[in-house]
Amino acid sequence: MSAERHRTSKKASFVVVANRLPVDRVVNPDGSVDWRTSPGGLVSAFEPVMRTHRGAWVGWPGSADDDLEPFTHNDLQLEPVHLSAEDIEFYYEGFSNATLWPLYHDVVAPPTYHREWWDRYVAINHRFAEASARVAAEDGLVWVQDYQLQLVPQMLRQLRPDLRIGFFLHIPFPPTELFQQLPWRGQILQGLLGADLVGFQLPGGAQNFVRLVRQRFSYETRRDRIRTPDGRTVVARAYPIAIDSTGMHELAMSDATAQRAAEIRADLEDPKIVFLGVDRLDYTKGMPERIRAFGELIADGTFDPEDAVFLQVATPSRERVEQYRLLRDDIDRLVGRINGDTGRLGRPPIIYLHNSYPREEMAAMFRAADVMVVTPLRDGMNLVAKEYVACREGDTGALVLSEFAGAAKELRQAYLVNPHDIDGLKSVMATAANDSTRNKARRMRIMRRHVFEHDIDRWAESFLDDLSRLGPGTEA
Ligand code: GDG
Repeated sequence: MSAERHRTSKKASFVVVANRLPVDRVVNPDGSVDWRTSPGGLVSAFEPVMRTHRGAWVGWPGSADDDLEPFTHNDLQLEPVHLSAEDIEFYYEGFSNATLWPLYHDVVAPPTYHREWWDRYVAINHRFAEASARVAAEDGLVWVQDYQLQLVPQMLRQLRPDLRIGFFLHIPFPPTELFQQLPWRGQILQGLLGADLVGFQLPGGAQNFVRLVRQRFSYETRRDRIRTPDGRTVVARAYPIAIDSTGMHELAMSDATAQRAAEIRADLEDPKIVFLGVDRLDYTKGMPERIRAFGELIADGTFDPEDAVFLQVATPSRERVEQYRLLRDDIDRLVGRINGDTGRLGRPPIIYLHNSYPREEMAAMFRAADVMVVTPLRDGMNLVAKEYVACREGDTGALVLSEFAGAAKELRQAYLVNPHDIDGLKSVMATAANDSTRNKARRMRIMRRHVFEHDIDRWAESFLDDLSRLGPGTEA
């Protein structure tokens, strides 16, 4: 991939601000530089949005101490924010991923509270706010993303009161009782209140936010509207995120993908049933639960290891955070034990790949799988569930989906499951695999319609239309 450098930033009337730039800078062993799509749901979702809305993207280029000038990549103006190794440790791995991430995901792992992490979170949010203030054109629109940057809306408003500011949270916003644990709860709420429009994945998140603001600050609220003491109206609303359904579908239906999907099945020795899991390796995703359930289904004879295979892709993620290292070891052990107990030479029931793959390969896996198993303990949305639906040929395939993924609110025809209930999980996985073609097709048809009608363009338009009606001094 090529990138063109320019020393001074052009002003942009549309600016996206996210922790990561959409591409990471990778230095090859020969010293040459490549740009690789950065991992995770936010970038997957936003790439197509930025193809429609040209503008600037402010973010960190993915490695420590990279002092990059602004540059252009695929027609997108990229504004790198520098982070030192210690910034990454305190602001990103620490406060963002060991404090906020577990707290916002129903404390499925215990959150750690450190004052020096918080201080750095404040400092880095300032850095992002200043970078955004520099690049945004007069009266421009700035869309701040996700839990790493919750103070940016307020900081940016102080620097640039002319801007319209939107914020979208990609992860769940927790119930009020959990949020109250946070020693800096008041500051986070005030940070978010700097936006004109605060978007959440689900209505419950928006309601939690409005309730907290009312309780803590006694601000006047009416349904999704908050009146701040400085006379502004802040709107908190749900915008369930979506995917580029048509793009994914076209990729999955190409001849090359069809051929690759057939090769994948052949490499798996053409089993009758292929189960698939695709996740960032994260303790919120419920991987051990589904692997355990599959292991028991093999051990108790519900599935014959000659007939059924579980393909699990775990994309490396946050590898320096303690909880993630522990999880990786747990999964290694679990997969090893099940394969050791139940496999035969050349035919382990679980194929576990700790790696990341190009989009084309992901599409081929989705196409090759009979049953997609998505079992997070808590997830803002879960794009993988929607991608699987978009990648199917006709109305084939079956989706097992956790009730605790945001996607379950839309994909009601999935085989819904409580992932904490291993017996329930086993039974739903078996039902999904053995259900009649007619039942599967009926479920898939309804989900497909939903995924194609509610695509990422529609999602971005609805947020941006609402935001453009709000803004400085307006009452919308
Ligand atoms: C956060 C929220 C919310 C995964 N492995 C590879 C790969 N992926 C892609 C998937 C999908 C994306 O990464 C993961 O998105 P998810 O939504 O499943 O999960 P998070 O990363 O946790 O995303 C989540 C999302 O933000 C958006 O708001 O839905 O709830 O947690 O697109 O396909 N892509 C490629 N190679 C891989 O190996 N190319």
